[in-house]
Amino acid sequence: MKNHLKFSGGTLLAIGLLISACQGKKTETVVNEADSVAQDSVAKKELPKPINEPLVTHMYTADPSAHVFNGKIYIYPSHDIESNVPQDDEGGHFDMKDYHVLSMDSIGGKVTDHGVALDIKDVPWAGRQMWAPDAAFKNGKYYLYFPVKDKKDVFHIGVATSASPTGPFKAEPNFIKGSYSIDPAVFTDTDGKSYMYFGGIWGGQLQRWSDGKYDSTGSKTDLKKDSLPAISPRVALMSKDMLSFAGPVKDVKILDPEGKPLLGGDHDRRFFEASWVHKYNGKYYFSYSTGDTHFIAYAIGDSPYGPFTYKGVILNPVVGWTNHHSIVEINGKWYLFYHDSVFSEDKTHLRTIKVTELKYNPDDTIQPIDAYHK
Ligand code: FUB
Repeated sequence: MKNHLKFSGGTLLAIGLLISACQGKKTETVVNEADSVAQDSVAKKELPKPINEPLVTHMYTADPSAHVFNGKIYIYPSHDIESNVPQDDEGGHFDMKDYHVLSMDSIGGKVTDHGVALDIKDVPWAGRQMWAPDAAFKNGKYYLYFPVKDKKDVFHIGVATSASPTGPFKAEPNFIKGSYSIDPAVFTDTDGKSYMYFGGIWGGQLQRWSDGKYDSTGSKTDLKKDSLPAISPRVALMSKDMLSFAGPVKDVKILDPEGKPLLGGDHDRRFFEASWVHKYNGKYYFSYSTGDTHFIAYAIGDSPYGPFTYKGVILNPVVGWTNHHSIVEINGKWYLFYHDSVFSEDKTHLRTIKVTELKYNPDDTIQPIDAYHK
């Protein structure tokens, strides 16, 4: 991958931070414009003008899972890096090796990077590629959920715990039994029960899993069967200690407005990756990326298990191939956290996270967002 960045002068500080991060030191840093990884970059490509600036630019971040814990905003993103793994069809160039936690007191306020919260070398079963994480709080403990390939190159979902929302997190010795694929999102309902949603097709390997068994050829759930129901994301009830599944892994059904399952060929609406669930006015909103058509779409249901009925688009395609988000209520307003690749001039694997307000219509549908000025 050609590197368009040219480092000098003020960027050295950012490089220092990145080196600390790579060495696994947990340093807390209030970050600002001067720390930018790309402030000395050469002339930018012609890209659409974003409505929001990145939350941080001292490192690349993606897949932001935002939560409010004890009145403070915490963001659990992927930490994108340039590791020079060549681009391939399975996303080998998304070769992330650790997680940082970011925090803010309020939207628009200063952002603190709390340093390395979990490093791949401290996950006994991990092979490569730490992808989109999520976090949860229960029983006085914080839980970091993360997908990573095992040593045989099969994605599973791990869990790590900490007494602090910013870590450091200690990984459990093995991945969550029965977990597979990518993009965990943990939703805790008002009755205290927690559920993990997960899965991602293509590089996320969901198409290789059928009846809980792995088939490396993926032949049982061929992506090309356009006239059959699309591959479903998965959901499982979490155990009380949040370290395992307490029930079977179930398919999350996404239906069209006529009550029929969305089909594999319906690329504009069918699930690809990046599950998220939030509750609004007593209804469950399941949102996700449509992958190769690049929308964040959503569907509404009456139960955390679904079925969910497709309602529309939350976020139009962003610069960069991937689209991934979270939705959270903060002081009575709702926000969409998302990412794009404008800052790296459209390098798909070098993204920055952003936030924007999300608004509902009077009928509880969501107003679609375009991340760029017209
Ligand atoms: O960040 C790696 C992968 O890209 C995520 O797991 C997907 O959701 C996509 O954003």
